[in-house]
Amino acid sequence: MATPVLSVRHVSEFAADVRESLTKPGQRELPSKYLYDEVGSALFETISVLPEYGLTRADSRLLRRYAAEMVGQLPSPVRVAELGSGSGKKTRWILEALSQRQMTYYYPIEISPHALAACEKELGQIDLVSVVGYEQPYLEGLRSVAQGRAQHDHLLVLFLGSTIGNFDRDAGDIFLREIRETLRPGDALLLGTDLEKAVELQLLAYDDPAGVTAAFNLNLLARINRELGADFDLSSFRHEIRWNSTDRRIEMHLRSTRRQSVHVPAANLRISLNENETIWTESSHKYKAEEIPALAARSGFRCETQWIDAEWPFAQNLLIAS
Ligand code: AVI
Repeated sequence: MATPVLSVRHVSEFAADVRESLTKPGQRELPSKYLYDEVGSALFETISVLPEYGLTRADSRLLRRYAAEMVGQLPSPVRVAELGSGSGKKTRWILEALSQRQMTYYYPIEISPHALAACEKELGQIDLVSVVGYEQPYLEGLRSVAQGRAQHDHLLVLFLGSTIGNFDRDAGDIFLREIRETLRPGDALLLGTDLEKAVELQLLAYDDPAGVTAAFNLNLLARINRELGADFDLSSFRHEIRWNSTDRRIEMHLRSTRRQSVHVPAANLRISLNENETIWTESSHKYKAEEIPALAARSGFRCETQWIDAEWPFAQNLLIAS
């Protein structure tokens, strides 16, 4: 009977987070981690192949081109843990390169069971690669992996796709420090960071003409309707993207097109939204390549090497725990 208990806990956590963020004084918010239910994860997979969203292709291109070089800079033997593996497609290059020199243990850490299953299927077939998934939040999963390794095993943590950009900058620093605390000197973190580029390109990447990102954003309200019994009228919200030049981030909002009230029974919540009021659903911070070494140093790493994509400014940064 473990499953129902767990799902009740998840529902009440979700309900509490929705209640707290929607009633925040000033700007209403919703936590971006809830964008990724089964529908949201499928929509994100589609976003990642849109012509306007170059981020995932740049991330994969760098891994494909430089996997051998990256692996050549790692300590040995090394086990691989990935935070938020998604379907794991782009990790193949690193695992294939590593498996040329050693039996490779790969631990995807992912809260979406669907993505985790897809990842295990995709990567479990590579020769000399053993895959053990952890359906846990990032740090919990990483601690389990770190505690389970032998004294002589190093760890390579993959945090790809510029997911670090979805944290506020201070929270990102704290998160990297928490990763560092699970590691030993000489362990590695491969960190993907999307770099600043022309504002029009950045806006289009998050407001594609086919409306996939709009559907991804609106699905958050649909998910609250499905899982918490809410009555959000999706046709009365509009997807909105802003470039915040002070904080150098894309902000994703949902704008209420009319005055309306919403009931979220499982969160014991009723709110009234004004016409044009927005709910802030996600931030995607963008970086300058030159700021990464300082970011690494603040968190107890040194930035060993950066690989930058020529087509879509994006950096893979190899950080070594000092
Ligand atoms: C997962 N994350 C890095 C994506 C991003 O670009 O911030 C999520 C996303 N949101 C809208 N499009 C993609």
